[in-house]
Amino acid sequence: MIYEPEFESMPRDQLQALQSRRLRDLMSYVYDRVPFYRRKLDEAGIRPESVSCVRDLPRLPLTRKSDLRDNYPFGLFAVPMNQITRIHASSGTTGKPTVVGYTCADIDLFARVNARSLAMAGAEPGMILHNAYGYGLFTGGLGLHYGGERLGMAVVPVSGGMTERQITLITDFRPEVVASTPSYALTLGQELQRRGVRPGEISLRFALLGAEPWTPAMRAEVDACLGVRSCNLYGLSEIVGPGVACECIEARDGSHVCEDHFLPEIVDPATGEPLPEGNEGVLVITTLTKQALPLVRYWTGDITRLSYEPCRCGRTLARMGLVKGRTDDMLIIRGVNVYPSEVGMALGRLPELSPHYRVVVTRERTLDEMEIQVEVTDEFLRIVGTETLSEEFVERNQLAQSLRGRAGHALREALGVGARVTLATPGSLPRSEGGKLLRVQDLRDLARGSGVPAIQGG
Ligand code: DLL
Repeated sequence: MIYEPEFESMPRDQLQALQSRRLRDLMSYVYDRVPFYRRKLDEAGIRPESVSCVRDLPRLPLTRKSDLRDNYPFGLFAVPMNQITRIHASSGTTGKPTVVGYTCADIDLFARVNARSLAMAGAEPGMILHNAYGYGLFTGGLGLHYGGERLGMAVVPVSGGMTERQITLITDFRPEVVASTPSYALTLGQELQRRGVRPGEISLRFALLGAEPWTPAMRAEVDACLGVRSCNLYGLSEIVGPGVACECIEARDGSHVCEDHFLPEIVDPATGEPLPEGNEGVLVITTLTKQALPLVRYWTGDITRLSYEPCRCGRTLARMGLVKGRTDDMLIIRGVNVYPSEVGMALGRLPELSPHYRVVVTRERTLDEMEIQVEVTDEFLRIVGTETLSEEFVERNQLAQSLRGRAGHALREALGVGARVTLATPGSLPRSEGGKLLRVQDLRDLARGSGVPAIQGG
């Protein structure tokens, strides 16, 4: 079912005309209302009325996450605070979250694009949605919630965690649709398996999975253990939250971008220059209809591709491939955004630790595991009376154990997600050889098989 066929299946020339019209309105809107954009456009010598169509986009300056951070919390809002009806935030880079605001009309848009996404993924009015995305400042829970209600579904606002209870609700309420992160969908599937419940015995048929990178192999596993045909759901708080793009159940071959509201481009990660269709690069999005926080050419940092090939579902909206990674070094651990620099900040509070650390991320079937290897100081080594640190030594030595415990605690406090700490001998971790030091070893192999726009697995 296509929720808004008049937009989702609009002939592309008409869609482009609509985008151009909306882009023109956006330029005068931000110039008149957001001092940041007025200054940026003035500096670039661009008069808002000189922007007449989507082909003018590459001339416009990019907006970055740092611009949001520099204007924390509400500096980029284009409406007075008394017109803001909702504030969300995503976990931050330097301790401060990225804050986003919505007017009533923005909330309406948020509901519509999520209703679209649900319909793309197979949901229909009258079905039950088991919504296991986190409720709260995170946009996932409320985004799918409003989308489900808008589509005419019965939404179960279960949020994340408490897996036992989730299984009971899935068994008893018999929802057809589940929404969660892909890793949590696997946890649910494995818990069902553990209880000996076969996929055929539960009612689930469709799943909208996103908010973190995943792979075709994970898809195959989720589909098998939950008995669903799962679709990829993409979004980010700055643009609206979930609902920016979603795969259609018919093709599952790239996620349809709600292009009448979010205008996508792919640019070169190094130069910011637009790349031809099909090339892999950074996704840049311009919001065409948002009121509270309109963004011109927002650098998402996500690496992907776009395809404008017609899709067999009948939608004409461009499709984006799986997100292969990010240009910055942000890690997403179990759905929580973690910056390696935050790890360094947290460890830096313990005087017994050196500034030399390494982050190793693995995925044990379902869940991301993060190990932080950090060198202790020579002084600490002297105090505990050894020349090298081994696991065995740490297990036996009270001071070392206590240090490891405090480091783990500091990391959990700072990052919002737990990590295993390994204390290392001074000098044992890699040092920079002149270039940038690669502190992160991401062994999850998320890029494998993320050919674009297709992802395999059904
Ligand atoms: O994760 C919004 C969302 C909620 C999307 C529920 C989908 C479902 P943020 O917390 O701001 O917003 O994180 C945004 O997460 O820039 C990507 O790097 C990553 N991300 C989101 N969806 C996907 C996906 C929400 N389907 C950041 N695949 C984005 C890979 C994703 N990465």
